[in-house]
Amino acid sequence: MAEEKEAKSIDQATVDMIEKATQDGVRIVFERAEAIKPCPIGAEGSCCSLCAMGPCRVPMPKGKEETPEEKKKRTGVCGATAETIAARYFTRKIAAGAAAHGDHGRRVVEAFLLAARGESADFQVKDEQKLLQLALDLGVEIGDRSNNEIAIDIGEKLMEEFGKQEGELLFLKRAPLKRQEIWRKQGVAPRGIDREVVEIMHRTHMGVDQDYQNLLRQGTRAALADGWGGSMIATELQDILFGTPAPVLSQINLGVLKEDEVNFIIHGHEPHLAEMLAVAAQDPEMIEYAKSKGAKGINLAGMCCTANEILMRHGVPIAGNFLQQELAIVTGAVEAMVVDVQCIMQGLTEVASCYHTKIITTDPRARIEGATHMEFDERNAMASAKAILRAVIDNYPNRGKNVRIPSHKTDLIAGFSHETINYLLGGLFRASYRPLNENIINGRIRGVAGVVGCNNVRVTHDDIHVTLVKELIKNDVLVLETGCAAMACAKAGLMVPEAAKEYAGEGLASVCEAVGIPPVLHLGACIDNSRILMAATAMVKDGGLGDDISDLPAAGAAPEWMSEKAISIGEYFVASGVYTVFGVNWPTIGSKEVTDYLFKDYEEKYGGMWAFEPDPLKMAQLMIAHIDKKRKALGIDKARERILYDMAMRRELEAV
Ligand code: BF8
Repeated sequence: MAEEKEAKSIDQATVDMIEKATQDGVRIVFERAEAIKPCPIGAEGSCCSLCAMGPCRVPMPKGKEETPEEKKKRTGVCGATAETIAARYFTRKIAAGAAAHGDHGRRVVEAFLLAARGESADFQVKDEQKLLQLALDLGVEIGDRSNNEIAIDIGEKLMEEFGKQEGELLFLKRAPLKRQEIWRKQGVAPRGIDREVVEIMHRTHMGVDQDYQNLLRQGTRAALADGWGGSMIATELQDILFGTPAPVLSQINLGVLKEDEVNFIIHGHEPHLAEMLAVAAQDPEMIEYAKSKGAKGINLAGMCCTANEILMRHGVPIAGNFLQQELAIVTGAVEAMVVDVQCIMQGLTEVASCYHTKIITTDPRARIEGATHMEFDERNAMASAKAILRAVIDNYPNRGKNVRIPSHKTDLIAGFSHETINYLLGGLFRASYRPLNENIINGRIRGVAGVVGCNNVRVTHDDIHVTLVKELIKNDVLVLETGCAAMACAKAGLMVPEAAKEYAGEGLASVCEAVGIPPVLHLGACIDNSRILMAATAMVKDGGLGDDISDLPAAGAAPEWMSEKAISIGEYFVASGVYTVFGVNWPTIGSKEVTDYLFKDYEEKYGGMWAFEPDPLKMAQLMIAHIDKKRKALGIDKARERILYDMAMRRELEAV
């Protein structure tokens, strides 16, 4: 478990707004967290509440070695061992995470099909090149057919992935061949996305699967159905419908809110409505309407992963990450927060009731008591978005006097899809990952890290992300980020090209300067972790770094994780061959066997394994040690030693 934290946040805008909330007498997440301590038995995965004979608590004894006799007695009423209880707990988290991403993916396919069939005039194919590439990947006939005809076939094929009962998910074939063989050998190649989730719910029901290794195997299968299924489907089709991201300059933090404009924040995960709102907010008719209410204009800003989606594609500024959602309202300057699904705190409505802010729910799957519900109709997407926007504008005259917008905002460059990285590195006519691989082989770049995931109020907000990432880039590790992790580092100024000179090691900085990229690349929302899988696969396919993802000098981390989606993401990274470290706490500590299995035995099975380390500097050391281990196995460790020797020589020369 993470040590008692020293500060609530390293972000000054956050600190200022926590202070304002206290002055205003408003209860926010930071205060609630002080009142409710996490249950230590639940946190270690030692509480089973699956039947009404319990809940049964089987905590690991603290401060002394457990005898085999004591261990035998550590069971639930039904006899379930601590191993079964921890594995069921962990596997159910994967099911929930995979379900969230899968259901998001399904909604995207539905919108995609509506567009292709001409049933939603406001959604259309935007990226034709990606559509055709996907058609080739899926074996969909192109010929002289229209984009919409091709899109219908693609949409129907991908929709079948959710309910498929046999065979394997189609996107598994995108992985390196060796990886596919590992999945088949381990019996974890997923069939249908929904089937794998349902099977977890069955197998973790009272009295079904009671072999922890067998349970975890199914967890892996469902997690892969997330990464190489639901999430990848969502990313691919979102790119085709709304455009594949390309580098874009924007700003982040609560300072993006404006004193004299209608401020509205879109929060959640699915980009459909946000896309429409981004366009509607620029409509002269809507701007005129805002002016008629006394505002100078309309200011749209994002929160959490929906923010990442519209940032990547439109450059819409971000108001903040997960722990800042209530604080945006505390500014007193937000007319409405429009939400869809996932990571939306129920506390929002209580906070909003202290100001004039409206919370508007838009999705039938996610209503909140006390919020205004205005359902988004994808068939009439723009009209629906405008109706919501009008309601937001109508609230502007109700803004009170108690307004304080922090001045903090930071520039960032986002929009690094794996296709863009390809072009940036190799150029438009010879797009490839070759230059990245070469710079890894010659040692200028030591390795690549994916740093992803949430904020967690149990640790100092943003601190673990930023400390970890600074340490990685200082050691020449190129960092790819998504989700709230990306936002933390963007706020800290790590996502502009100048950050390379200031924070990165000499080797990484030289590459960033040559290409003109930041040392930390923003790849999008959590769902877009599938882009990291594709980038890793492209690196393998380009050659010189082994023949599987597990051969790459690469590692992953979710330093401030809190959501079940993070566990599913971690598991699919591990099962794709990536060493992955989580911070905060670890949900199977209650069983040494289960933890050892995930942390050690997995390496032999999958080439990747889990680790837990709450201290960000130690976390960085673990990741760098793993990267160096892989460099050694590839025989490229010497190149780096030479580079280091050169640098040392140069410094000596400079000192003379
Ligand atoms: O899906 S990073 S807190 S917003 S779960 Fe949520 Fe975590 Fe943020 Fe995005 Ni991902």
